[in-house]
Amino acid sequence: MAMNRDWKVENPDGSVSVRSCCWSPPGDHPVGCGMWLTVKDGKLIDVEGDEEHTITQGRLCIRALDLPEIVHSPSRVLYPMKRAKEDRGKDKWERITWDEAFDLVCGKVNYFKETYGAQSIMVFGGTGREACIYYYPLGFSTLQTPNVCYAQSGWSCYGPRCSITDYILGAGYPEIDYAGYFAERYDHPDFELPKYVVCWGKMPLASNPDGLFGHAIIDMMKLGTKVIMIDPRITWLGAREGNINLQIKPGTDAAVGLGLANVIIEEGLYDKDFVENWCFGFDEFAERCREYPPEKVEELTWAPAEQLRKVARLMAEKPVSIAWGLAVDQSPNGTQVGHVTIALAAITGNIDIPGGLTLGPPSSLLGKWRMETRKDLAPELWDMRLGANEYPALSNAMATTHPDYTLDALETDKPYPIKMLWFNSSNLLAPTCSAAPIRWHDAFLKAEFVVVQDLCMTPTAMACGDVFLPLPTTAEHDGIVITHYGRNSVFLGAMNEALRVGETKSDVEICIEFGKRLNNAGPDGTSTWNIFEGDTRDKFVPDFFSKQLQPELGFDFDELRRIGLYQPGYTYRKYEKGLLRFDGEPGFNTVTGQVELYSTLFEAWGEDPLPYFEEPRWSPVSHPELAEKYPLMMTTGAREYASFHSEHRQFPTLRHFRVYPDIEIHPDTAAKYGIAEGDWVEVENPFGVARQKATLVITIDPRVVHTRHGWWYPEQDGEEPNLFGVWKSNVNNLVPHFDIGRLGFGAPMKSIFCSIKKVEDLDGLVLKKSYDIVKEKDLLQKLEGVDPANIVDIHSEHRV
Ligand SMILES: Nc1nc2c(c(=O)[nH]1)N[C@H]1C(S)=C(S)[C@@H](COP(=O)(O)OP(=O)(O)OC[C@H]3O[C@@H](n4cnc5c(=O)[nH]c(N)nc54)[C@H](O)[C@@H]3O)O[C@H]1N2
Ligand SMILES: Nc1nc2c(c(=O)[nH]1)N[C@H]1C(S)=C(S)[C@@H](COP(=O)(O)OP(=O)(O)OC[C@H]3O[C@@H](n4cnc5c(=O)[nH]c(N)nc54)[C@H](O)[C@@H]3O)O[C@H]1N2
Ligand SMILES: [Mo]
Repeated sequence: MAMNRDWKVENPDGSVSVRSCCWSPPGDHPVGCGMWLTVKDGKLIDVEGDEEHTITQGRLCIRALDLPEIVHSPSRVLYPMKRAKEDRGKDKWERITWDEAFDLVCGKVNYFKETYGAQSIMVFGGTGREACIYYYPLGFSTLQTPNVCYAQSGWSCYGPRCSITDYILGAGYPEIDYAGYFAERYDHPDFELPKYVVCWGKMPLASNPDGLFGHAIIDMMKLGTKVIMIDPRITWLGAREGNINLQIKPGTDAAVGLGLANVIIEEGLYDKDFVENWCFGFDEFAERCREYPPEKVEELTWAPAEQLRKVARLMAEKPVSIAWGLAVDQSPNGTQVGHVTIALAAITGNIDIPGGLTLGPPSSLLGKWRMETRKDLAPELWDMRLGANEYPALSNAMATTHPDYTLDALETDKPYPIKMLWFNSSNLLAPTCSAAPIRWHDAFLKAEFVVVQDLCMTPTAMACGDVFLPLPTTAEHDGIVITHYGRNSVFLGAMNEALRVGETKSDVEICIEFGKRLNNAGPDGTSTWNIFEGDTRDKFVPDFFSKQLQPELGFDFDELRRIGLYQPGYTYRKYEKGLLRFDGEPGFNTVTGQVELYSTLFEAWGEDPLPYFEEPRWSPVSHPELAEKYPLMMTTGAREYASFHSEHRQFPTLRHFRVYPDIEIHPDTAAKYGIAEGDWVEVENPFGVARQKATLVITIDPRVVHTRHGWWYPEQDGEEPNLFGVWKSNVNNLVPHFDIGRLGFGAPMKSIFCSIKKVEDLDGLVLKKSYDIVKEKDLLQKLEGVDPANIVDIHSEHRV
């Protein structure tokens, strides 16, 4: 669809406005919100929503609107810097030129490759910022290491959902149908409005995750859609008139799902035609569901049996769509939650129909390319990826290392030492990507050389960085925004550079420029990076994008800039038309050709082929002897509008929305502990402590508290041991690192027991780091009798 205006216009007052689609920084996931950026005299002076952008239609979040403050913030690092290794933890950074940075870093890369092998280099990447397209190529091709790590214990974000989808459904991410594929949107004749959208452990208004523009749910509510929330909290969405809440105990979603399926099957509400023709293992699945009648499920999950029945009956209608969120991943039982969620969509016939769940191709465009850069690795290196052989379900679907195994390897130098770290897009000591952040901190300091790429100084960079490479914001570089990273590309958008500040380089520039300098050729003798034409980024970056677009879509980057947004259209019921399988036959791209309610792959890996429920390992129910001491269930990390994980604490306008992290507590519970609104609260469990400020809300179950993640204090002393106060409010201190699911997925980030008490202030908690934190191994021995000598093998207890 061509937009009415050119993408770059000169205004009468001499300013220039550039149309663009937002990615990151400043934290966008990747929705590609349409915006106009106006620049005058080298300053970004205005950001406005682009009303012609058919998805976002002029609406923008506060993080995008605040770009002028972010771009010109004094807290940004705008030039490359280095620091002597002995000065780690001290603010002794020294500005260097890019040429010095290239020489220093390339010299080290070559040294470690020659001395220890390329596998001694580890790249860390975080969530689906723009970097997540490029951190794989940075590892596989630019540095030629197989070790790229997403460090959240149990890979507990998105990866589990995508992998389960691959195995059960044989397709890319099943996104809710919000008519995003069509330029006509809800008016497209093939589209049908969902009667219900189930938000399951997901609150898309604040999170807009992976390319789902959350506000589309409001658009659809205005047209008549009702929302069903499955959540321990009543959210803003849940509180709207006519919407329905299933309020549950954190971490019990698998039982909820099996209970819903129980009702649908027992009451004969399922889609018999779809089940008969397109589902594998229905009888076995139905038998498993019989073990979960609503009254039993109420006991396990706190979801009232009658409410469960009601929701099940609504979910059996058509069309119904399920927006499944992070809470699916962030549980050791999450694989089973994902399995039962897809099973529910399948048995109700809500897959690949208008208004149901859409199915993306397995991979496309940049998504495919980033994985194909693996060709630049020697095959024997690929097999050395940490955890590859131990966790086949994870390593077959995710091209990374196994995060928990990686931490063990960093600590023990086994199976081989890791000498160089490259933090591409993770501030993981801040309570974001990692559980047990103090363990990671100590392990990072063992590395001989550490590169950090970021926008501003962070606790991670301050603790261990030796070289700092500065990044541009979305306003300062060209790019392509691709929803679901190519796993279900509802649309593509052009990101256009509006201005440049300082001497920054974007993720793709870093890959290309280091790639050219390291002059890598893969085993086939060709280099991925030398083929892009031009010596300056305004040439080689657009050429890179054109070379991605042209073969698959038949147009180049200039054309994408011109049209602004590309929506591919959508064919429904592809499974009937032979459009899902590589062999062109009808059906799904799974082992059996059907939706696998009974998973043949799980069975092959020794896992239960059917979904099942496991009580959270660290709960008052699992540990009755600790129930009095830790009576509450803690969930964490519900997204907020004005921040993105650990980002944005240093920008006054965004910080204004939340100055300190808050712990949500029910007033009855607060009263029991003598806690009032605004009090500082210490939340504790056997693994650690953190302090946050009390917010009393009746929307949370009295047996649950909710804490914020991603908190640190840029205004505080950045040097060790304070590190911008990174340990003080760090809720991941309370999350252990070994409690993952049997296939290697999921950790208890949203379901772990705790106690609370009122304290005087934030800073009284002077964590003496490891001295105050009881180590996991001791705990395991104390609580569960596990031999501490087996720390590296602890996972094998879970492994199947
Ligand atoms: N307790 C708890 N912990 C959680 C969660 C939770 O719900 N509860 N959520 C978890 C989830 S789902 C995730 S995905 C992780 C996220 O964890 P991470 O993705 O590691 O997030 P951050 O710690 O904010 O670190 C990201 C860094 O990348 C920088 N950055 C921003 N944009 C870009 C970019 O375009 N390119 C590059 N190269 N860098 C950029 C940022 O400035 C920031 O310093 O946190 C996890 N941690
Ligand atoms: N503004 C902003 N947007 C973001 C991010 C950000 O940091 N800031 N992070 C991005 C990332 S990496 C991700 S993964 C997505 C995540 O985005 P979502 O998938 O929407 O996940 P959350 O916001 O973590 O949680 C959604 C809901 O799950 C509920 N919940 C908590 N525990 C449980 C449970 O055990 N079961 C169930 N059923 N529900 C539970 C919470 O109360 C919350 O309302 O957001 C992305 N978008
Ligand atoms: Mo995430």
